[in-house]
Amino acid sequence: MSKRTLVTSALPYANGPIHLGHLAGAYLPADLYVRYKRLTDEDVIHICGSDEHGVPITIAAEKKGVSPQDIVDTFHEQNKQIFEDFGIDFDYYGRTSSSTHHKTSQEFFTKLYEDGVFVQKTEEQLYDPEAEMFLPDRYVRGTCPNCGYEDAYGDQCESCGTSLSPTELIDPKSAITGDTPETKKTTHWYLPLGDFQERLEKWLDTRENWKPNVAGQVKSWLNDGLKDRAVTRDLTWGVPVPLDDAEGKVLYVWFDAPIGYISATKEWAEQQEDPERWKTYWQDEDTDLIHFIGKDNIVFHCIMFPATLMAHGDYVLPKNVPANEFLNLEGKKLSTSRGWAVWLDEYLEDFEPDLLRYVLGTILPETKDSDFSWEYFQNKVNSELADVLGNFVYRTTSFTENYFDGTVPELTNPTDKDRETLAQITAQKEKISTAYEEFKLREAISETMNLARIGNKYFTEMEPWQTRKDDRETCGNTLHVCLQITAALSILFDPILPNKMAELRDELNIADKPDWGEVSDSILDSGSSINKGAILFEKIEDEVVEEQLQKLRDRANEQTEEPDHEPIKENMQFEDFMKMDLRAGKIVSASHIENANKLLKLEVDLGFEQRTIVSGISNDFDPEKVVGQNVCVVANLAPKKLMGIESNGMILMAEEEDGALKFVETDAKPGSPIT
Ligand code: B3M
Ligand code: ZN
Repeated sequence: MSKRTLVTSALPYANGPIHLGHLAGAYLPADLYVRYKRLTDEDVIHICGSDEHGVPITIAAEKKGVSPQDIVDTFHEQNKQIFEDFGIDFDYYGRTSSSTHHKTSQEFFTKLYEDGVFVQKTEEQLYDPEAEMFLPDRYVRGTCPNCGYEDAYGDQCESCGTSLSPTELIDPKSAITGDTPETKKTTHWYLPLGDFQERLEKWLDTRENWKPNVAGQVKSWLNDGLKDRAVTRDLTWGVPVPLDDAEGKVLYVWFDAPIGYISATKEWAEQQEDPERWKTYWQDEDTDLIHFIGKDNIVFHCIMFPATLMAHGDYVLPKNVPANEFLNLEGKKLSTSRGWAVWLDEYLEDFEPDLLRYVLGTILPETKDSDFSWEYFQNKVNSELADVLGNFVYRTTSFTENYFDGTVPELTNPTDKDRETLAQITAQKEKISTAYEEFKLREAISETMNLARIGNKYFTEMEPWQTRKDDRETCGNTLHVCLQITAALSILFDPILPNKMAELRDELNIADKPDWGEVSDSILDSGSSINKGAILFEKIEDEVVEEQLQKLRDRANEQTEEPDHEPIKENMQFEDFMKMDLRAGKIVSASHIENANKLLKLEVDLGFEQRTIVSGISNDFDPEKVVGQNVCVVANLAPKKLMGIESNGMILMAEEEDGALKFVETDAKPGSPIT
């Protein structure tokens, strides 16, 4: 085992408030893991902070009509506070606008520059003449060449996770003016990822216990071969490129942001009055570096940042990157712009943090996307927190109070059943520990609840309300066992329910600093006293759930006051229209394309020839269903490669209000011109 663990959680952009999706992706799993580690007395620190650079910040500022500085100042403070209120217990929450960070990331750049790592290139980049600026990253959107997703960003497709360059996008559009951009020459510094391919592969081969969704994705990028990635941008907001000939250029946000973990650790060390201590976490081989992130950040944490660290040479590399998939809300994709989200500050107005920590913990999207619904929330709170854990603890403590003067009874002549039940404490503890160590946090939570189930079942079967009348020794043993389980739960549940378990330990009069090592079948001494139990969890009524649902619906409606029809595009000239060659066709075969969830590969008969056309209709049509379909084809569209397949033309589709696609049909013979 390593001497210390450095846990980082993705630095959230300081451009908006934190919602459930953020929590489920990185912060809750990281906090559960770190709290567990702290209980085991390991040297662990948890580092996070605000990501204050990049296009997400400037776009948010432009939308609100304020300066980027205003945006980051507002949301840095707000998010820091809300994490604290929710019990996400960072050792340090930094920000990438800090001078330490600017200095650290510039030093990183300079070291790599001086070591000759970067490749300097002057190339055509997308440029918006009306906005008079280059269009990096989120300033441009278009179709992903890898999976066909139509709303991919210039630096990354959020659908398949691939990292992109703006010029790779198919049909790019400026996010500022909506226009098709021009190209213009500009100079940038590139990290030649191909040079690191072999080292990255070797490093990856030695990683243990990686989640299959993460390892699989990284392997597939490596198999495709890594390309050069620019680490600088033509923007005014960000860390200035520390070179004389780089006026108007800043570091790419995904170059500087991960270095933010290092800068924040430096600031933490200063706060500890041990300024050199950050080095032991980042530069001593005996550190386990763990990055908790959401799946859209995998490429940056598993390829770009490790390559940057390798290029530098003085740093440890991540041991694991337990990235989570996405959380949906009430069966739909979470969307802040459409108001379909639960924000943490709103949640905390109505409920205690521990409830959501538990419920969300049981559906963390660890291996695939998962769904949060208010009904599920109610169910879990009522049937598990209240009926199992709360009920067990309450029965046990109030019975002790009422019939044993609040004193832990002796264990005398225990039966096999008493012993076996007590033995479950350490058995469960082992299972829970293993689950945490393997980043299986859902399993850790369910095994913790299982100990409460074991206790509850035992209490019921032992019927102490009977034995107290005729067999006081048995009754005392039952309560002894149940109290030991309660005490164990007050520690084992601590990472998940920190507030409630502190209350419970208070009732049980056990040391305030819980210790995983002390979890055994004899935490409480016989004869020691406990206080009367309080009800730990109240049940949630249907009306409360309905209110939350209504809030969600209201906000989604407010946000979507869109026109009731798709606006008509600008007029075009007859000659432009005549340039288009439309033909009748018939689909003769269709198949799925691996890793492209929206695309089908179609063979289309045009009478005089057969064409391969890649079409984004796979969500609406099964391949078998479209064979024989009469279609209209744009026959003279320039060929485009999609997922490595050359597509020769386009099938015309009509899109209904709800997004459903329908074929534009013609029964004319294949090949007939449509005029
Ligand atoms: N700010 C992206 C995000 O919030 C980014 C993470 C940076 S981690 C170094 O999804
Ligand atoms: Zn994609």
